[in-house]
Amino acid sequence: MKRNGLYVVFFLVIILLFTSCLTKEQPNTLKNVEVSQNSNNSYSSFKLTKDSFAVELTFKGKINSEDFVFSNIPFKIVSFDGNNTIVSLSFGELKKKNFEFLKVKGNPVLLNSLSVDSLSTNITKTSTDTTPMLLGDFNHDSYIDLYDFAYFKEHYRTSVNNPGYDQMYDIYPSTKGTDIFENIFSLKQPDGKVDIFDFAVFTINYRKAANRPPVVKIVSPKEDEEIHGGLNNITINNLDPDLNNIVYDIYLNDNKVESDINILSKNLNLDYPKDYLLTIVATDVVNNYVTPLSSIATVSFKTINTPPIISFTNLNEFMPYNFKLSVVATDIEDGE
Ligand SMILES: [Ca+2]
Ligand SMILES: [Ca+2]
Ligand SMILES: [Ca+2]
Repeated sequence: MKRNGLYVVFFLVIILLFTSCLTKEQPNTLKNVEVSQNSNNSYSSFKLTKDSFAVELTFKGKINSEDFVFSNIPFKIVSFDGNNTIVSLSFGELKKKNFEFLKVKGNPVLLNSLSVDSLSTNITKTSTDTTPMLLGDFNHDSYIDLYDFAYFKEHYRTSVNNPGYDQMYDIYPSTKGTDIFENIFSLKQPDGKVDIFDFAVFTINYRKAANRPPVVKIVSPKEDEEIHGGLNNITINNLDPDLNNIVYDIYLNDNKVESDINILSKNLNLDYPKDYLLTIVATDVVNNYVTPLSSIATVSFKTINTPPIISFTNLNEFMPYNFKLSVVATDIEDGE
């Protein structure tokens, strides 16, 4: 009998140990967030337990957006994946421990929480990613604003195996640059997922600007080339390092012949014979908060005399059978 009693005590101890392990596991997964209820359990409050840039909470089931009360948080993405409600908040700066960022009506079940307390990375620089970019400028206007946030939201929580994934939005791991990119996340090494870390980088870069001038080159005509007069094609090559759109002004010997065109190829009517200086001014199209930048390319070339083109079609339809036609064409050059 006494032995049975010992067994009972032994089992009770085992069960107690087991349940204490289970209850300990819950706070472990939620170590970066502290949850508390108000006195009448009408809402739950969520606080940071360490300094963080961003936090993501997964609640069981669907929670209506009106049940959330956010503390002055500039960037939030709330989504429902079919089973759970995911609340992603990014502060745009390092928020201090104990910051109360959210209240939710009632006592929702928090399944998981994740916080971004560090964004330091050691990215390996390869030859392809050494050109710094304003990470987060998804519409290529050299500035990060709400338009870019709208694009980002569409690609949030996607990964390489997901049709919505696009590497442009995968902006973490990344690091800050130098010169105009000082304090701007600008060199990246995508990890195949757009998650809360990418969100944190986006919001730190928010409202930042960085612009470089376009790189413009005249492909044809070439320097010192001699071309025939008349209609000639001007071809431009251009690459803006920020992927901005470009507009061009074209000058021939200081006369502006085209203004604000956005095509890389243009036919111009050229006099002959004449010495020309062709000047192309390429200007990038950027956000109103950014100063547009221009680059200039020039070539000097000559036009030479062009023989007139004569063609006859279906002469035999209205000419006598044995008629012989002899034509001598002489063009009249300028000044003659
Ligand atoms: Ca932009
Ligand atoms: Ca990423
Ligand atoms: Ca630019």
